[in-house]
Amino acid sequence: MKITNVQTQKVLVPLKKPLITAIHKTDSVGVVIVKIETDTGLVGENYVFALNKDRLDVFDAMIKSLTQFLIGNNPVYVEKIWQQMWQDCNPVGQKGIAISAISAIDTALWDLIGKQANMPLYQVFGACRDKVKTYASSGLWLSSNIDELIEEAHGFIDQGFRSMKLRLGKPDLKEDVERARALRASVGDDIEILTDANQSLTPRQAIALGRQLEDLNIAWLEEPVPAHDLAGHNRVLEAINIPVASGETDYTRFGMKDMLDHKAVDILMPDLQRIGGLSEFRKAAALASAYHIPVSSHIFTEQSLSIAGSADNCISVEHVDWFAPLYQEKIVINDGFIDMPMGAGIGFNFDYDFIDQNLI
Ligand code: SMN
Ligand code: MG
Repeated sequence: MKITNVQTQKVLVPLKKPLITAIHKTDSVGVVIVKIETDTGLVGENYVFALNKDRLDVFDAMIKSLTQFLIGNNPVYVEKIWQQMWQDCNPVGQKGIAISAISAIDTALWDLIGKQANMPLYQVFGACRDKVKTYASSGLWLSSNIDELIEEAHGFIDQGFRSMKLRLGKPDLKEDVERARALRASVGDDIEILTDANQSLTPRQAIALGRQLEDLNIAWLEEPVPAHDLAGHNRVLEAINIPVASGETDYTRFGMKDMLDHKAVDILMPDLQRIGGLSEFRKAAALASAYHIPVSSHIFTEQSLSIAGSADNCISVEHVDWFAPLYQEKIVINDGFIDMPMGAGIGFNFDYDFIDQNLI
């Protein structure tokens, strides 16, 4: 199999409701679709995204700058291609947009490898489980009042979720506590509640808040403090009786190693686009397992399932519905779990009717 062409398209996907956290605010996600074409007719598909349409051209240009490492080559050389892209990006910096572009290509190459093997990727990687725990994350935003939070939470339960993530970071921490208390009282003790402060707190504030949430059986507190304050993460982790999760904002196995060495997390949350694609996610999961730290994937629900099905230490995937319109196949939640997709490759194939209607 030889790669003959790489195509990109820019798409704007409207969200069902605006997404508002302590540091994000948008009503759409901008996506660069990547299609890697081969002489077999098989096409590897993936995307990278931004929270709106700003900067999609930058992602697009970076992806195009890397296609020189693809054309004429066999996708099974994904590891060699990854290393070549990584070396080539050294002068511009091996984080940020460069890694997002590498990620876009790497995961599309794996999609091709799975399609050629005619196997779902979690089985190509070495299967560990056929279904994985998930949690609802397309809601419980800072913008919802308590009544709206409760309505959304019961909507999630009706959809089959048994776990959900509440955003923290109200200007007055008392409000965060009140919201969490109301949510726990309404959903009862059998539903798992996770929290995400999106880097909005100081270590001292996070510790004060964490202590007030301890009796609510909160399964984790995510990004309590600025992502790069690893010592601050560790201060919080040592001081509160709630596990600390983080990792979505850093890049590659090297960023993850820093977090692990600083004992910054109880749960590591790599983000497929920032980690460097499925190749690098597998390495990050293996690295975390050497520290006895579990991983949980950040957004990218469809593509991250192959990691969840194959990495022994993957405990859950975050469920967001933002990208569902891009795909023909839909994720189904069953009693809090998602079954592994059984289609070849990633197991989710683009819906080109939707894509063609939403091009920008
Ligand atoms: C998050 C990430 C990206 C956009 C919005 C919210 C959040 C999460 O940190 O973990 O879901
Ligand atoms: Mg988060």
